[in-house]
Amino acid sequence: MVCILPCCFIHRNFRLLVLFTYFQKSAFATHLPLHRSPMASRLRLAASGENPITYSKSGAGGEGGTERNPEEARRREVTDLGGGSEVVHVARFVAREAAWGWFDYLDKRIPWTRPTIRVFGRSAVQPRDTCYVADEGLTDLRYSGHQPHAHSWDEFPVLKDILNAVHEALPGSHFNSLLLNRYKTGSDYVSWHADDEPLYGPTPEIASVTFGCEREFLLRKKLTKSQASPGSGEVAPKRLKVSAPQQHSFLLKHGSLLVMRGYTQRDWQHSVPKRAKASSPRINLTFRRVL
Ligand SMILES: *[C@@H]1O[C@H](CO)[C@@H](O)[C@H](O)[C@H]1NC(C)=O
Ligand SMILES: O=C(O)CCC(=O)C(=O)O
Repeated sequence: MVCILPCCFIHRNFRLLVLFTYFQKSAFATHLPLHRSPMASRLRLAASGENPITYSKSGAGGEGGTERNPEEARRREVTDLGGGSEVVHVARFVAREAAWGWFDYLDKRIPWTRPTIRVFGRSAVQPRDTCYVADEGLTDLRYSGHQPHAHSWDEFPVLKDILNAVHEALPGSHFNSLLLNRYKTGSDYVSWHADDEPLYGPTPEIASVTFGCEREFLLRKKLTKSQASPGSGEVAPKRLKVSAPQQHSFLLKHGSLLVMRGYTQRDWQHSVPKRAKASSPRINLTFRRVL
């Protein structure tokens, strides 16, 4: 009953709808206990090193937790997609237990909304929960007469901690907005799309942190114009027959970081397909820079 329209329908027509969120500020305290948790300060400390981040086992009273194999934790897999597009995958960006701390915090404290939006004169419910956080003074987002509420980072200091960790891991990055998404089950999904809104410029760097249920993330090369419609009325020579598009798959685990950069949004599409076996929720944080 929640997902009235397929994601693909919503996506194709309303990319920016995900940025719409309704908000009841008064319902959420600004100073939450987790803000000053040992986990948060550990994350800050761990993130202050010059190497890619490692996290010690942490959590409530997690003083002196066992260090994971640092080399394993630091491993980042860089995939050159060609043509100036690149994906960076850090499977263990946040250690398991610390990541469950983040998950619980986000699950409980974020003012998730699943807004009903107007789609071609009809009402549709967005097929996942979202929340939007952004710096002040950025371009206002408007859609179908609605203006999404951009929450302040100050409302959720834990998000600032995660942002800092992401900045530390990606030198030179300056994210100023965050789209949070919560997928309740394996039947929540994201169909093929690119985050190619002009708002983000021609070569956006987009960093996604995953918490909870692990899901497969797919990338496929967009068809070029000639591949999509070969010739102009002529029969395409056999040698130009379209072959299967290049595709890459990443398993986005709990606590992982995935970064798309360069021309990835221009030349590639990505998706998180349905998975019958994915029965528990997944939260995905997508950091972006609005120009
Ligand atoms: C995160 O969720 C958004 C909105 O559904 C989607 O566009 C994006 O592809 C997702 N990213 C990852 C890495 O799951
Ligand atoms: O819901 C979808 O299918 C796609 C979401 C989307 O458009 C986006 O996050 O850019």
